[in-house]
Amino acid sequence: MSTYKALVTGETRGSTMNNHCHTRPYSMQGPETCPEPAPTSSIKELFPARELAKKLKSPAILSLEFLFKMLPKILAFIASSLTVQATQTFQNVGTTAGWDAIFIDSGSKGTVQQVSNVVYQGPSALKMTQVYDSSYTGRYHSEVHHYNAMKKGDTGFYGFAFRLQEDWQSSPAQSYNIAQFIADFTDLGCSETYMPGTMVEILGDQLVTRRKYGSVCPTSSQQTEYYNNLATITPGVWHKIEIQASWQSDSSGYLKLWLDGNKVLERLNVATSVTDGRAFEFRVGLYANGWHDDKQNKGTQNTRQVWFDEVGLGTAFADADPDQW
Ligand SMILES: [Ca+2]
Repeated sequence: MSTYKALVTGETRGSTMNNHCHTRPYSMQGPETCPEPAPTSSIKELFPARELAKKLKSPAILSLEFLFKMLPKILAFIASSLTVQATQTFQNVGTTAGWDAIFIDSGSKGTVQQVSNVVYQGPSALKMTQVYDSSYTGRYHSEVHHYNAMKKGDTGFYGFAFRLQEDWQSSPAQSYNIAQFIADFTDLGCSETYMPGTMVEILGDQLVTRRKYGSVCPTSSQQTEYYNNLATITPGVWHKIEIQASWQSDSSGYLKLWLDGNKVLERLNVATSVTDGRAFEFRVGLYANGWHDDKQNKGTQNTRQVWFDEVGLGTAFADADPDQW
């Protein structure tokens, strides 16, 4: 304990200084009368407790010192645990390249084109066309597909920009699908094949979506709830769609949809997935489902065109907002 006493009282340096200087505040000391303090003692004077702890090797004090050194890393770890890191899992800037598939029904006159004259952003966008043909009994898809976009249990954001042709005929109202989550259930052995879950449709001049839940087979156990009249869609103008969903087959899921940045749907504590947990594709494009399902084109406009651009998927809103990535 002799060392401890010496450090605390400063007796070890006293021998180099006269009594006059030693008793005055340091700031009042003049260089012509008082010697400089011994340089080797300066650290010990500033941190006497720290030096003392080292000399005593007190486990408690050394543990505190260790914690102090680790504090920045501990705080950084806590911060990273609390912050959701944005991760974009897919993007397409309006090109025919980069998709898992481009799908046009055989026998239809549909097309999928990469164009540069009508775009939302950047040098290109996708232009989807379908043509009604009364002698054709098949479906009318002009879509691009991204596989493994989501599965039951996932939470994610899904977005894109789209534009209907300027003279889009909205009356009489008929359904034109522009995006869908879909999977192939043929292997289950009931009559189901490709079954869409959530879809995004244009019905008349209104935006529509839906949630699908229940068991896929038998098909009579499938449950569907539609959300009509979410917002008015203006032809010839680019719009943005963004979906956020927690895909759950029990009532712990949710489905939200924004049009042009405005939330137009929020359904909380609902089932948003069928019970089967397989991965679904995300498709955007023109699927003139009304022509097939209604077995007619109710209007007189037989050629329909929709443009798509800036398709993004991810874990945060910005990952799927065409204006933020
Ligand atoms: Ca683009």
